Amino acid sequence: MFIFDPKLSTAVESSVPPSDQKSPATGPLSPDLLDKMHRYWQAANYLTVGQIYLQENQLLREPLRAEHIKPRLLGHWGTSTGLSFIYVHLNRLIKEHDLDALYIAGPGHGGPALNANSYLEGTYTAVHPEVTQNSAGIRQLFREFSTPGGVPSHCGPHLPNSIHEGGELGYALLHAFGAAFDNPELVVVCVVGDGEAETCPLEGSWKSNRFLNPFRDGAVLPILHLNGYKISGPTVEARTSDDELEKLYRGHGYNPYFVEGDDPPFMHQKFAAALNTCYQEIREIQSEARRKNTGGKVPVWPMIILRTPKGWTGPKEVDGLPIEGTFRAHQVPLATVRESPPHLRMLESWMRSYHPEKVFDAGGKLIPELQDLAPQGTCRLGASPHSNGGRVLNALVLPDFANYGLEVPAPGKVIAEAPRKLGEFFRDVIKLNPENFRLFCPDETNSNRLNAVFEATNRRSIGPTIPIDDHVGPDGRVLEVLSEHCCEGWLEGYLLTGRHGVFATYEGFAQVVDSMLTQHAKWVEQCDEIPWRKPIASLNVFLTSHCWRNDHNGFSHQAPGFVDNALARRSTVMRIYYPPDANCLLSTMDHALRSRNYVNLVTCGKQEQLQWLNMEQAIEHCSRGASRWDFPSNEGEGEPDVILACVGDVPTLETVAASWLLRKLAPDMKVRVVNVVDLAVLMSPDEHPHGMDNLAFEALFTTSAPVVFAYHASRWAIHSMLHGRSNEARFHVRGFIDQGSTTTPFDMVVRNKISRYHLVIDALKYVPKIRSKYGDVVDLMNRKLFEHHSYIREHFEDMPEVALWRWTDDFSDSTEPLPLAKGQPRSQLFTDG
Ligand SMILES: Cc1ncc(C[n+]2csc(CCOP(=O)(O)OP(=O)(O)O)c2C)c(N)n1
Ligand SMILES: [Mg+2]
Repeated sequence: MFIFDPKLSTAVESSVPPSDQKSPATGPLSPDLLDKMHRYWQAANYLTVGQIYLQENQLLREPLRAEHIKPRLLGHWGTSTGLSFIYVHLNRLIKEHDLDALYIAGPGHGGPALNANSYLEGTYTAVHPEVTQNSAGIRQLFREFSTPGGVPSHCGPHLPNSIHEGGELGYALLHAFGAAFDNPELVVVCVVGDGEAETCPLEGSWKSNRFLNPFRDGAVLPILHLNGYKISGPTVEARTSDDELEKLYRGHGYNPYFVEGDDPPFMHQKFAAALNTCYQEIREIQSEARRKNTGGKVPVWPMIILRTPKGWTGPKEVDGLPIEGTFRAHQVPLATVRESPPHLRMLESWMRSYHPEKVFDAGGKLIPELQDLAPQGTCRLGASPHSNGGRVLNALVLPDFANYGLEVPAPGKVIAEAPRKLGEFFRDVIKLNPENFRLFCPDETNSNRLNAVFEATNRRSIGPTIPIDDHVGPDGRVLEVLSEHCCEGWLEGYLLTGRHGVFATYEGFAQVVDSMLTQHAKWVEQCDEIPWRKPIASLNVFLTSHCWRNDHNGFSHQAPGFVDNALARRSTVMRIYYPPDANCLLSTMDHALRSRNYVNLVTCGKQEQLQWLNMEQAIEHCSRGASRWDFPSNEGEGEPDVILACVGDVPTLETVAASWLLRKLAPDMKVRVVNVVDLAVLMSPDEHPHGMDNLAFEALFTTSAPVVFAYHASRWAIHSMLHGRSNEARFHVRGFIDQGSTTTPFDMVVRNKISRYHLVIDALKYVPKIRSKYGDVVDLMNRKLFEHHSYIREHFEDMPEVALWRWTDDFSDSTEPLPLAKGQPRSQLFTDG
């Protein structure tokens, strides 16, 4: 067999020892401690293999027979020994230094290793009392792994020593840094698989060290685990020479320590020595920073590059094919043990090589001298309060959001940029919560009109600043990095360890992290079913610079689809809000910051828009989730002829303008306008806890009136939510149909056929008795659409009757510029993004 030699950077015969096996293993561990740690590791490895294979005969007290083997063999062996090796060593460091540590297993598919270690330290039993510390408990541990009704094969919320599933690879380091922010005593040890290291989010995570302030944050110790392979191919970094890796990671600002080999005693000593050195360096960096509060200098944090064989200590060869040290060790190295007696014997001797009889006593309990290796109490990785963030969660001190309200004297008469006031609210949330609230943003805080936050804080950067920088410093509470992955991942790590935050992003690029949102939502969904997982602060995503008003940027920025993926997540977790104006945005965000265990998507534009509700009305409207707006409705007593419904700020503008046009041009048409802030109210209560029952729904939408529905995003979502409501075919939804360009604001709604003119035509179309009378109005609307088409091509801006439109009670056209709302700040902007 050949292996890759990182020194020679080429393949060599494996008979050439990769390490100095022949000399005695010396290092920081005493022979006694080394022996015990090795046996502890063997116990973990035994439990790992047992989980994958056994349903009976858990301690091999009798010869292994086919019926002891699970019918479906599910689990990942290859990564597990490495994960356990690191865990055992971390336990030693924790014990020696009374360390506050967190362990993040990037290769979270090594779930059985984390289960095993949590079991050995007693924390698994604490939360899964059926898995007792004896032979029956081990049997249960094995039987519930990867089986129906049991625990999944990956790390997950069921594991008290994990905040990270690792199912979707790429986010380990981001979660680690998120956990370390504002946790000055915490050391987060983060294992990164060499396959995971190939992912773009992981590769983009190394720069996190530029945002970690040793003065006030904890430390992250990355351990890059080069076991050579991913599922079946070699990994880039495993086939990179040590010399090149050293340069690469030095370039990223780390000081790499290499630990390489496969001979356990040597590896124990080498790894223990590396861990000691790294720990010492971490503490030196921190104490220097804390003595001098050194900003402007990025410390060179240590890291470990660990080369071990994949499936280390497992079967060397099966049916003539090498297993240990190859990709074949990734999952289940012996796949046909039930059917093949030779394989069964190989499994038995593999398991017996860990000497279960020497590490577990007659009753199946870990022997006391090995129990002593695990840390005590909350120092155990599975008992760390940081890994069950809800336990250390303190509610935010929130100022009264109503104090930040805009003065809106009457609906639709003044304009404002909705997020400005939100920025002032966030500014004071930052002031009042200097240690547990952060704003994460891909360099758009200014562009998103949230820049009032810079009256209270800076953009975080540990690196040098120069005088022309604007609000950049090592203490900043705003984390601006041009990576949606980093923003989302850091925020997740921050939330999972019991803090609060908001991710503010362009709507169009939120889809970069669609999948991360999915994974986080799945985590929270599972937590809802685990009583000992205390609720954490919700993941709040503020989506602005949205599709309808990215007219200055163009088609690439016009993509409202983030919500579509979110809608596929469980309704216990997903909350989707479209506040139509500044005051509704404040009310919604206040609610989001108080909520727990949700993912809140809040979408509202940043451009100057007409404002509709004063604060009192906004609070009432948002608490209902949807309501009839009186000012643009004229139904009087009795049923309306048509209902104009809207979701989202721009659809709301078009809808209200359409109702105004109808009042002006077709005054005997009875119109009701319904605005929806909380999308889920449209669903049935069976589908979503916010769903309106039929009584409430029909009070708003009647049972028979046609509904012209203008929606912010893709219309299929609304149609699917309305399924089953009375007379479902009367709902006619218009939404974003992927039309756009760099054009005028109104042209965006025209191109997507959701403009006021389209809505008026629809309203008349679906009320035949009125339509016959107002054929000329339909013609007029079509003419307006043509006029618009020519006007913008000639003048490069919207027609005055559209651009200057406001709500007038006498339906007269306005020609004056729209006034700014009182209280609307207008700070200088350097970029619109
Ligand atoms: C984003 C993503 N893509 C693909 C996979 C499928 N997958 C599961 S494990 C694995 C290999 C992981 O290799 P590595 O990170 O080296 O972990 P190891 O098992 O070798 O420790 C892959 C590709 C995944 N889980 N996540
Ligand atoms: Mg690997």
